Amino acid sequence: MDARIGEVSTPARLAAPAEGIGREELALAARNHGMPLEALRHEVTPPGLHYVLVHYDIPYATAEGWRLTVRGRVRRPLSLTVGELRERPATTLRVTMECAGNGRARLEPRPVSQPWLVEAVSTAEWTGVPLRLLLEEAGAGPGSAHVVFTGADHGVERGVEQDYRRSLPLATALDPAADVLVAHTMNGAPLPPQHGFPLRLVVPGWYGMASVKWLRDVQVQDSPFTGFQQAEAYRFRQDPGEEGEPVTVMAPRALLVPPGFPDFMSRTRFVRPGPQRIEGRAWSGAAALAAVEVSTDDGRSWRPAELEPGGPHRWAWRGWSLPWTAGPGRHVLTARATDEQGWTQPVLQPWNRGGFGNNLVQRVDVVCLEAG
Ligand SMILES: Nc1nc2c(c(=O)[nH]1)N[C@H]1C(S)=C(S)[C@@H](COP(=O)(O)O)O[C@H]1N2
Ligand SMILES: [Mo]
Repeated sequence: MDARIGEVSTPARLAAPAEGIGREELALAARNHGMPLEALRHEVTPPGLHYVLVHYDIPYATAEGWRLTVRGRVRRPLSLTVGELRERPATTLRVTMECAGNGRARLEPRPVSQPWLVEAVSTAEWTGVPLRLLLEEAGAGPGSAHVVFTGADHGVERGVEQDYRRSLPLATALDPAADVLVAHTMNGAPLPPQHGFPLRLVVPGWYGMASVKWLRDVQVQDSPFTGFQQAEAYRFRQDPGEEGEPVTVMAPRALLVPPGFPDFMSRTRFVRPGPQRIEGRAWSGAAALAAVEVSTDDGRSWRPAELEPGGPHRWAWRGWSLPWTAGPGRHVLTARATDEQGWTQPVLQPWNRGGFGNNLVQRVDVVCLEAG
């Protein structure tokens, strides 16, 4: 179904060595906003501050007349209204979601695309029907190994006209521990248009591209899905010709609540001398979080931060903090997360052509003012 529209669509490319952020990247950055980092103070990101990424247009959708179909290799195809989904038993999950392109604009050379720095992450409480229950109700056929999710948005990407579509292995879709949800509610209210109204998939622990918004169709099939967003986009590649590895779960990352107060243009932080706390949040989709370490000397030495207990929200970020006595002068503050598989954030960029999964440690420039 993916058609080719070659001439009018921009191919993927890397920025030239000294090339600044251009007009096309600016246009994307103005549509797709990140979460202001001071909002890291909130355990659940307040409405409107959750980051947004939309490949094409936000579809104009009304709940009336919306149907979610479940079909393909199933014994009882379903066609459900939003009301029928809302009547089903619901689960609420607190989920930290991060765009796979988070950190892309810090890479050298820079893949030209949505130019995120580190702010494409947020946490919401999603309520909806476990996908597993819908697949069981439809009687997903034995032997079927893949589930394809289609959104109502439509566009062209690198010459390919398409609906936004992604797939998951059937085993993941059916796994009670994977907690995949068809959500109709975000933070206790209907989904806002930009977050997928009236229905979206939520795939906890995975980068955001898996959580298909404006979900209208779920198709069970035997063969792997080879559509654009699965086979061409969202793959780790060093060279354009490679098949590459698929982008899946979120790498570990820690971010700092910006200390003190900012300079308007440079965003350099100013603090007053004396004792204070460095704080932030950290997460990993690959495994549970194990530790966060902090450096106040640009990575020369590291101290373990105090990590908030994991609690019941296994898919959500965790707060961490560390006391610091700031002395006058310039400081570079850094934090790095490690998960229980021993995956630690790198201090050298993990580069790939798409600019995915760049969890290079964050460096925050802080100027501590003189006392008084
Ligand atoms: N239908 C559809 N679903 C989509 C997208 C999209 O463009 N269309 N973008 C994906 C990407 S790349 C991300 S990071 C998340 C962002 O979700 P949010 O905007 O609710 O934060 O949605 C995903 N789901
Ligand atoms: Mo994304």
